[in-house]
Amino acid sequence: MLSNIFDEIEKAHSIVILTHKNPDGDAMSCSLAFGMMIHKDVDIVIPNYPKRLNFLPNADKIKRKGENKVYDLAIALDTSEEKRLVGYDEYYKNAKVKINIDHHDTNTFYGDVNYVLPDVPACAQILADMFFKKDLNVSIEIATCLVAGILSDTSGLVERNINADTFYTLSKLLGYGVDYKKVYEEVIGSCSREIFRIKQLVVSRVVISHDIAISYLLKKDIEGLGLIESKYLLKSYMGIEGVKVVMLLTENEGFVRVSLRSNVIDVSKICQKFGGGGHIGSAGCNVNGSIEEVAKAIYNEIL
Ligand SMILES: [Mn+2]
Repeated sequence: MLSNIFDEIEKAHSIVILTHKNPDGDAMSCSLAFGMMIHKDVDIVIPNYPKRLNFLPNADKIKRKGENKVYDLAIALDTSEEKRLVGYDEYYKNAKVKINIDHHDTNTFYGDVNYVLPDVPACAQILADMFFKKDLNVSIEIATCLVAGILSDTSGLVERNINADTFYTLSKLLGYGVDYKKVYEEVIGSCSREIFRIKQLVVSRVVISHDIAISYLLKKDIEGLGLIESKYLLKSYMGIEGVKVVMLLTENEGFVRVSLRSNVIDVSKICQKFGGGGHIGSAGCNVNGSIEEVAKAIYNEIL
């Protein structure tokens, strides 16, 4: 499988790297790390991403649009299904060969080559292990991105199916000279004042009913703030005694974004019923309706 991936990269004259909507630290880090690892012209197309991730090495090389209409090779990273890919219609569909590398258990195997390891907590860990297995030259910039990706998807090495392999991979990556404290501060340990204000708002609105903790954000609360990463907001009211599911509803243009977290039930199943997806303990979906309607629908589905 790994040699298929690298054979295709070798053959391709034009390559595009794509990832999912609302890219998080893992999606961004994987795109940048893989882009740097391929020593060819690669278009990393991510039209919109959180400003705070601009510290990642090579972030200035990200393109809003691809240069080509038809690429020899499209590489989809950290994305469970093709319709979640940004640039699916423009680039992925038309690419001659498609590679899908991911760690979501809801992955639909939409590539010609699929490298999906649902037990791995971050796609960045899959890439790191791939690079190590192939004995590729990992630069400090690549290692920095991959460490950021692992920290991001595990919320600082506390969430998801982390095991000894995660620490082993991380330890090898740190061996390339990554400034761990700096990456940690950037990814986990800091937020802008605007985001802090949003956190305060979210926490102040938490209601707990039947062991489900629910909060919400209105469109006007987050106007002008760009992409809001729900995982850091959810974190601020997780771990409350007896609470089994944490829900955040974010009002959007014509729909509500639902984010769920749980250590008890499989929230990806709930979100799949509403056309979304994710992992057992952390998932999301977009649902039409008002905040109240959507909250009720999801709440009833959980009960
Ligand atoms: Mn991920």
